[in-house]
Order: sequence, then C-alpha cells, then structure tokens
Amino acid sequence: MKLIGSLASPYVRKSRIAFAEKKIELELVLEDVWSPTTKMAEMNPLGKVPALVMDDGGVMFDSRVIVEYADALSPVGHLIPTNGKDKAAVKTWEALCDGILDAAILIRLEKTWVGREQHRSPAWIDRQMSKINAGLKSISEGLGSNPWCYNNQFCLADIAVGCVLSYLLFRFPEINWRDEYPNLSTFHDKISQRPSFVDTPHPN
Ligand SMILES: N[C@@H](CCC(=O)N[C@@H](CS)C(=O)NCC(=O)O)C(=O)O
Repeated sequence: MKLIGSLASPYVRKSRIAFAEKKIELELVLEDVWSPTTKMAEMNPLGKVPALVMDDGGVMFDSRVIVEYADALSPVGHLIPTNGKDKAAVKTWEALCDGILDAAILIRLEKTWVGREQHRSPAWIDRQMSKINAGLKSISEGLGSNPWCYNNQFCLADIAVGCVLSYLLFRFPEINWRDEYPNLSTFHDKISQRPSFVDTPHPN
C-alpha cells in the first residue's frame, strides 16, 4: 500500500500515525498538490492528499476513511471502538480536530494565495480563527485532567488532537494555546514522544 501525501499535511500525518500505531507498513509517496504539474486528481478527483493506493490499484480517500480502514486491517491496538455510541464519540473528536485544521488551512490559503493580494478578507480570517479558538477550548475541556481524550484509553481521538496541536505549532506559532491550556501542553508533550509521532515530523 502507498499513501500519497506531503510531510506538511496534518491529514497525511494523521493517516501515517494510524498505520504506524497499527504496525502496518505503509510507503509514503510525496506529491505536491500545489504544483501546476500535480497528477493528484487522477487519484482523487478532489485533488487532495492523502489518498491511499492499495495493492490492487484501488484508491481510497480521505483521511477519515483511511484511518478507519487501517484500524479494520488488523486487531493490533484498536483505534476506533466498535460499539456504535463510542465509535461516534471518537469520530466526533476526529471531526472537531479536522474542522480546526480545515479552518487553519483556509486561513493560510487566504493569507498566501498568490494573485489574491488585493482581496484578502480579515473578516474571513477572523471567522476561521474563531473556529480554531473555540475548537481548542472544547478539546481542552473534553480532555480535562484525563490522560487520554476518550474513555482513558489511547485511541484515534488522541491521534487527531496530537496532530492538530503539532500542526498549530508548525504553522501558527503565534497562537499561544500552550499557556492558555496547560492540559493540552502536557498532552502534546506526552503524545509527541510516541514513536508514531516521532517518526512523522512536519518539515522544518
Ligand atoms: N478532509 C480531507 C482534507 C484533505 C486536505 O484538505 N488536504 C490538503 C492538504 S493539507 C490538500 O490536499 N489541499 C489541496 C487542495 O485543496 O486543492 C482529509 O481529511 O483528508
């Protein structure tokens, strides 16, 4: 199996970490979706990473599908509960984290898209930033003083939260969530030591 992706994408990282936690080998094939010559749309009509190319040539996306598939491939280290309500709760953590990332990426695009310099919208940026802030508050409250996000057991929710926090440090160092939410700071320091996180860093 090959994962098509980039080192900067937090969704790619979440997928890679899920495979690493499941102890399933995965080859990363780098693709720059922002390059004019990208062939990403041949694998995913949405032109986005990550996409998982299976040995039979079939392709699946997006990261939420990929991590669920990874979890189903092996009984090692369950990441998603099988019980309906618990599964929905863990997937809600993931949806919250992905939503924060979506907002963060929209801000980056709004600030950096070449050719739109005259059309940048501070109101749009503020709207997205308020989602990031509300999302961080919700994560911090949900985690509280627990060791892990859901049911005191490491699961996909923890991977998703770890990926959000690392991505914010990588792309938005000016957001001072470490001081505002000490429990998230402690959580990030702890989860960052897992080999699955250590082995999948964002680029410098
Ligand atoms: N919901 C998707 C989001 C994927 C996504 O937005 N990927 C970004 C890179 S971080 C991308 O490929 N963007 C290219 C584009 O929007 O054209 C997932 O979870 O995989």
